[in-house]
Amino acid sequence: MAVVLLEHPAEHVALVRINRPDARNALNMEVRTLLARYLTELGQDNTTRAIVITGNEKAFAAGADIKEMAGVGTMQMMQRGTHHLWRVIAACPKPVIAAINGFALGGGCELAMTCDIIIAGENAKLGQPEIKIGILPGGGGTQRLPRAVGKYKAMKICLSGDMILAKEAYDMGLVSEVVPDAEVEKRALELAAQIAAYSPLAVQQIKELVLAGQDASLDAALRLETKALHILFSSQDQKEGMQAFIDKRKPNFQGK
Ligand code: CO8
Repeated sequence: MAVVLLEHPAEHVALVRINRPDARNALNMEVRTLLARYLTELGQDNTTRAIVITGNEKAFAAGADIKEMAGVGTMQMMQRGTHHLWRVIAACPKPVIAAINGFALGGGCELAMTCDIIIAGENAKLGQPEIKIGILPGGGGTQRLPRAVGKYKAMKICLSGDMILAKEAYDMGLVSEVVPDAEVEKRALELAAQIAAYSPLAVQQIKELVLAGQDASLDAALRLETKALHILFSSQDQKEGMQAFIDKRKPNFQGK
């Protein structure tokens, strides 16, 4: 069976499932390549409005595949170009929800952090254990983690290599919502369907603004926000959304 499965569980919603149960869903080159390919295709596909990435009950992903990396040198690491594949995943313009059960470690935690919303089961364990094997979190961990939880918590996670439970991750702002383990996928799909029913134009503008604004000055980011708001007023979805409110009916957003 394929190491990454693509499913379409509901209208406008795609589910990307990492499927290497015997390796705790470790991210080998094949998994990374497929993730990048699916996220690219779904990002361009007009019928897809929200994406969920998940694993299985034991692991979202236990990090990069250590067995595949152990013997390689610098040039091979560069030639593999995994950082390009990672950028492709992070560049997906559609909202992406990580649905985590079990371990989200190393590259697995970093994959979750490239997503926009993280739903975790109460027994999920997150962490950046790379320090224990003589490397560092190279998929965004040293940068996205402090932006999410602040310097002191990020330093402790990256330097100790210790795992944290979902509740603690939630309290520090690394997880959006904690639910019972059995409900992780259901809740993520429910949220994806909710978002998919909104105007995809507005949804994508919000994602772009939140991400771009994190790296800009407040003044520049607020100006971007104003422009994006003004642009949406030339969409049919804005007219439909406001008219539906006035008519006391459900809006039907077409992404136009
Ligand atoms: N790589 C390769 N194989 C793995 C990995 C992994 N990361 N994690 C687990 N496996 C394999 C085990 O080797 C084992 O295989 P086998 O049955 O053949 O012995 C199988 O999965 C089951 O694992 P365990 O028996 O260890 O299962 P447990 O439930 O006892 O423990 C753990 C699960 C805690 C997840 C444990 O397996 C573990 O600690 N794994 C390693 C976690 C880790 O160190 N992750 C960081 C990896 S480095 C990294 O992610 C760098 C990121 C750089 C990203 C760059 C992107 C551009």
